[in-house]
Amino acid sequence: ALCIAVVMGLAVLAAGCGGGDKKAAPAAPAKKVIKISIGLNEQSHEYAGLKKFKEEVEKNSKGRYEVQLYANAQLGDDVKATEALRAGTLEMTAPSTSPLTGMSKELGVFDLPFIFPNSEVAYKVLDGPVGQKILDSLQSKGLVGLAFWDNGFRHLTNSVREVKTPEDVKGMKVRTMQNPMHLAAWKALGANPTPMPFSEVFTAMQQKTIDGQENPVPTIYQQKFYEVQKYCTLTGHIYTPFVVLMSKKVWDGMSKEDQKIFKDAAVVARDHERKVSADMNKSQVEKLRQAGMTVTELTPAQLKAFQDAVAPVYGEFSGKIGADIVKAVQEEVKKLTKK
Ligand code: KDG
Repeated sequence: ALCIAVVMGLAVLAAGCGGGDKKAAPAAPAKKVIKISIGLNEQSHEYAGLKKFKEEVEKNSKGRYEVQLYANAQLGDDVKATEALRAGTLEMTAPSTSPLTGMSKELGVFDLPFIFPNSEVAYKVLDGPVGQKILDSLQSKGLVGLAFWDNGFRHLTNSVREVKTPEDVKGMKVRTMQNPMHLAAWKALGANPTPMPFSEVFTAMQQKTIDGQENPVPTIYQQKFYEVQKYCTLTGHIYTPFVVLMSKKVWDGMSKEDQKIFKDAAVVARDHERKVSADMNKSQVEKLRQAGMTVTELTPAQLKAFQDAVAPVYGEFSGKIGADIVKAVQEEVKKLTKK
């Protein structure tokens, strides 16, 4: 009898185990990983935007997505990362628009010198119908543009001399982004421009293979360019946005609901990033001075000399960008400036 009881007990145990196995909850679906690559560092205004973006996507997808952030061009500079999106080997990046004009000519409208009078007007144009049209034009290139974030008005820094007039930049080796309009503008000023990806700029300044570069105040400060550049002139010559991009291959594989989560997150993060950028622009001019830089503000007459010198860029490039898109931006700017 004992024997039978033991055998029955084992049978019950075995049945219990088997049943347990069958009823086990299905394994939670693996988190979908979205990698985002940028060229700037973890202290940048742009990275502050990425952190907000990550938070929003992970919260609103209830943890179904994990957003991984990569700074310092770890996954490639602007052009390489964007090409990886087109190939579908990287999910997201947020480059300056300037190095992408070879892929999408419409983006070149932002590279026209002095096209925006201030950030507020730039934001309204970028967030309005004209900006949307430019984002939409990226779809045919295998890219989905989610939003424009603030990079900022670009200013000249150099290690040679204080710059107040176009004459002062004559012969100066200035790094620009890989963009034909930037090259043309600096050539028109008499400089010797050299296009280069962002990750090479600090070392090039340190080793003096270039004399100067141009970037917004938050980048000059957060990337510690003041360690290798003595002079900064607040030229504000070009406004370049960042464009938050997703691979169209990845986007097309998402549900409508998930697409909306990503689009909304890019917009919420945009507003946060612009605030961070505005704060940095406000406080960091003084910080650059404290760090030992000579920061020069131009008088209206001095600024006009720069504007006049680069004006021919419009005639040379408007047709290449698309006369209609240039006109649309200019008309929008005019309307917004009147108010
Ligand atoms: O993350 C953005 C950077 O890769 C780059 O676009 C920054 O403005 C920039 C530059 O000068 O290259």
